[in-house]
Amino acid sequence: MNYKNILVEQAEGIALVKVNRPQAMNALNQEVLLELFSAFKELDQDDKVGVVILSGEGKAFVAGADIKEMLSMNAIEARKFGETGHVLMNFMGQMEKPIVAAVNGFALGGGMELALACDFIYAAENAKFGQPEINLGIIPGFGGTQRLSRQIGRAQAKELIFTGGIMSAQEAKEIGIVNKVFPPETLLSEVKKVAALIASKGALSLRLAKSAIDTGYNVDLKSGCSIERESFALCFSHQDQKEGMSAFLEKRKPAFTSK
Ligand code: CO8
Repeated sequence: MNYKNILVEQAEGIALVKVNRPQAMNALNQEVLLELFSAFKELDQDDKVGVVILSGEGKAFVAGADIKEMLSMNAIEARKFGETGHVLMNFMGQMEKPIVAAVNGFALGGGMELALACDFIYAAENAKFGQPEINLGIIPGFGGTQRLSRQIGRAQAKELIFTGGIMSAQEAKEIGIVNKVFPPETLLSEVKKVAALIASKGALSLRLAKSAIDTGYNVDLKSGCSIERESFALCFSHQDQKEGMSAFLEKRKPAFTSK
């Protein structure tokens, strides 16, 4: 499919999606949200894709929701805009394929929320993170008040959201938002390396691990362990389990076949 605001490329089991509005720091308007949703739905159904990478073109990852578009919105329109973001970002959490954020620059407001909706984040040393909505007289509206506090705890989330401050990639790593930080010139190759490693695993076990972690995160421990047990058992319904264990015992690399 042809998109106006995003770039999508695919090679060797890895799809790279880039938000491409560099003239507006890749700000998310309604159209970008819908294009991302459409691309992710398509990639999630594509057997040739094992892992999706999300990044930004130019010097921003995404500098937030589009302030120009939001300026004249009324409450009903703002609610609809927020819902479009929620539908997209909830879908990312439910995608069968892992999705990794390669944060190449500013990840502010809706941009940080978009990165947090990915399974994990690698960032460039010069990337900047923050929830500056408070400076605009609003609050985060694409899941930031929810995902951020689940990720780093309520006190850290409140400090970031109440102050509207901006932090470095290193600071974001220290509080658990970012997994790894790389020089800008190697960020994408490092993310592609980890994506290739993940894509070499069995698609079914990846899918079950992701859903067990994410579904279990929002329930009590006993219910979470029950979800894990059922997911674990389901692994034994596919040849991948026999293949993985046989390969170990035969001292060779496994060749997983689940889609
Ligand atoms: N929206 C629209 N345009 C933007 C945005 C944005 N978020 N960010 C940057 N731009 C535009 C600028 O207006 C400018 O356009 P122009 O050339 O036409 O003047 C162009 O991008 C380049 O930006 P700058 O000249 O400002 O570039 P700098 O390098 O000087 O600064 C910054 C880069 C620091 C990223 C700066 O642009 C900035 O602070 N941007 C805004 C960051 C921000 O406040 N983000 C939060 C937005 S609110 C939000 O995300 C809410 C999410 C939930 C919404 C839910 C709705 C219900």
